[in-house]
Amino acid sequence: MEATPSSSSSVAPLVIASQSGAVRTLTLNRPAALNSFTSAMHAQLATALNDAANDSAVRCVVLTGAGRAFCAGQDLSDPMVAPEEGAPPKDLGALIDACYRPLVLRLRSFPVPVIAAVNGVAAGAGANLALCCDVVVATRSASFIQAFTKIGLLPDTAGTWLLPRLVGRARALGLALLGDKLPAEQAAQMGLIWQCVDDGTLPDAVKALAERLAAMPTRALVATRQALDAAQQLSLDDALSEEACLQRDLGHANDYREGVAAFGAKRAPTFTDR
Ligand code: T3D
Repeated sequence: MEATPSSSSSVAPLVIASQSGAVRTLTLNRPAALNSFTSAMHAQLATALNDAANDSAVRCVVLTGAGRAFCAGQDLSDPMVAPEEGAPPKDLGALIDACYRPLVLRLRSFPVPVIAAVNGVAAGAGANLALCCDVVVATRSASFIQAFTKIGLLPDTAGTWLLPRLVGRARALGLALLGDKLPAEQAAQMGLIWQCVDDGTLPDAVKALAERLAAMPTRALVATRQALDAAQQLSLDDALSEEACLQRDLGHANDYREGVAAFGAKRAPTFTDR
């Protein structure tokens, strides 16, 4: 497996990209600060995601963290956000618009499936970054913390949109108001994430899942995400229309022909569309 920094800087690879088969792994790499986000890490992640999206050899992306954490959200010591005595308040809305909003929108419209491999604590924007991904797999020792209210903020990085949709209003409010540490096992039980696995088995579990998704019909997977997200806002009638529209497109694609041909021939399909 080849591993390269996603930026040309040899000094500070804040996101490390590596490729195995059709799977691109992006590792947030500020372990001493629990992979919390600085502007520079945002920029490197955006570049790494663009590179993966534009590479036709990539059919699944895995997002994970270096060291003992997945991501502790915004770096609270970053001068862009840290309150300073005597200085005007920082514009947190501007940071969200510049960095977190594009990241969320990118992930929710990404051209291949994205797995969050949550290797440790995921707090604040780090928790919601994971929840933005298509499939979330976490180690048993990992946890999810809506840490925002502890510092006088509200859940961002799509937290207000995601939480009630994933777990309902009562649990969303409990998690968001209290900001308690939610162990991965409980997160899986309440449907916040897909799966909790034993520590040490995460790399193999995620590899198998990523390879499986990479071999599937990518456009159908992406259209499925698109339809599920769109249906949240639609009437039944409009959701049926959306399904028909997306299904029409998929019916014109090579993967549909290949899937049906393989089924008829009782052989495994080889999907190639992206
Ligand atoms: O405000 C805005 O910018 C708007 C955008 C907001 C988006 C957000 O994400 S707001 C939420 C920000 N995140 C947090 O509030 C979480 C802060 N971190 C923690 O609560 C704890 O670190 C954890 C619960 C995640 C883990 O606790 P623990 O005890 O395992 O580790 P630790 O000792 O607290 O942290 C280890 C190191 O990482 C430590 O540095 P040190 O003392 O060893 O030099 C700590 O300062 C650093 N670190 C952890 N999280 C952050 C951080 N440094 C900067 N920013 C962080 N978010």
